[in-house]
Amino acid sequence: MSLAAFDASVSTDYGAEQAAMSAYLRRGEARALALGNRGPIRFDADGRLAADILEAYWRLGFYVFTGVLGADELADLERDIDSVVERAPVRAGAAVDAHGRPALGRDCQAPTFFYARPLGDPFGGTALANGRHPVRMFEPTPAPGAPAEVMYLFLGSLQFSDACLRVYGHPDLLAVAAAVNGEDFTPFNEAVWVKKPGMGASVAWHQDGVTHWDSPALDAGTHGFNFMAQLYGCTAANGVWVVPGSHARGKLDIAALVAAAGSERLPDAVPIICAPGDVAICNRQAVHGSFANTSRDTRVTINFGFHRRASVLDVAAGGVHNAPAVYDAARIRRRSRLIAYAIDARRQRFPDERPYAYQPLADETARWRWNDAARADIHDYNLLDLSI
Ligand SMILES: O=C(O)CCC(=O)C(=O)O
Repeated sequence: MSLAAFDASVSTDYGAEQAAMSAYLRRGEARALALGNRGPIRFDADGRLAADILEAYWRLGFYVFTGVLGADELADLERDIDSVVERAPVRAGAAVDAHGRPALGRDCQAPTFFYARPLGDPFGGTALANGRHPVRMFEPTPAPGAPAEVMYLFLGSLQFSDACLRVYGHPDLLAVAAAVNGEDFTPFNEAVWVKKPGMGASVAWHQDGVTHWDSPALDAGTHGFNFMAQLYGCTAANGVWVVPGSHARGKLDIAALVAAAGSERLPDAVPIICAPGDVAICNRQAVHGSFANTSRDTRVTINFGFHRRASVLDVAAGGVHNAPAVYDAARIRRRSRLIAYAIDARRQRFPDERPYAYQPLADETARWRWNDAARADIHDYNLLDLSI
């Protein structure tokens, strides 16, 4: 069954919290749409990202770019993501997919496919990911007969999907990355979140950064940002929620925020609302999270993040997405080849578009051609993620 199709046998009941949740979703959506941080990507006469967009991003910690991906690109993404889901390990650690074929990622050393109990919270209140999700979210009861676990996330996604790789090379999005993080911006990591109706797991409230919180040089952009491109759009019920402005307030005590609210429904948070093809930019320092998906809508987010070079160069980090290491210039350069491959993959599919010129690899663009040798070259590429 296609990812977008609704299976009537799943549960769309948020349980004892249903009424409070419905009111919270409605209020949050209205407040989100009144913030004024959404619209097409715009550049000024000198080719710089429009100042009002940057101002809103730095003030609120997120912005929704509307209409970035067209119908062709969305169709490519849907085909690829459907295929990856079909070819994923049938359960955590399995070597075969649901059809008994060798599963994708079975020969990867880096972490790839992640599984959770339907409507569960795999991170909240655990020590996983450096313990950065302190409070468990409410876990609605899945329908009788639901599988014990569902795949909700895969990492290293650019090696599994050319369509995701081409989104990664989108010229306007890369220009936004340069405007926010500087022309010498670097990769972080890439992921695809798959939240099926009546199944999709929650992601407990958290702030993403783990390294620089105590640095005297910490500012609102130190831990970079994620782009969140939406295949089917996202709603208050199935999307990511953000506490506006929290990215600029340092490390916050999330357990205290939840205790003060009396529930996981943080009163200041708002949902990121997107149509298919919209791409949100979300500051990694912002308090954010998502609820179990008891809506009737599938959410597929193509996630990819970027850093300032100064935040990763010669920094000792890792342990969440990749093994602990010092990120020297050679590693950053090698990891950055994904940007160069992505630009070339996009040029081949959309020849009328003006490709982005990535400054750190400008002297060797001819070297990075997207072909079979490149495909082999990026196997397990996310071992070199630049997680901070
Ligand atoms: O997509 C989600 O539900 C969670 C995303 C998230 O927490 C992240 O990208 O850091």
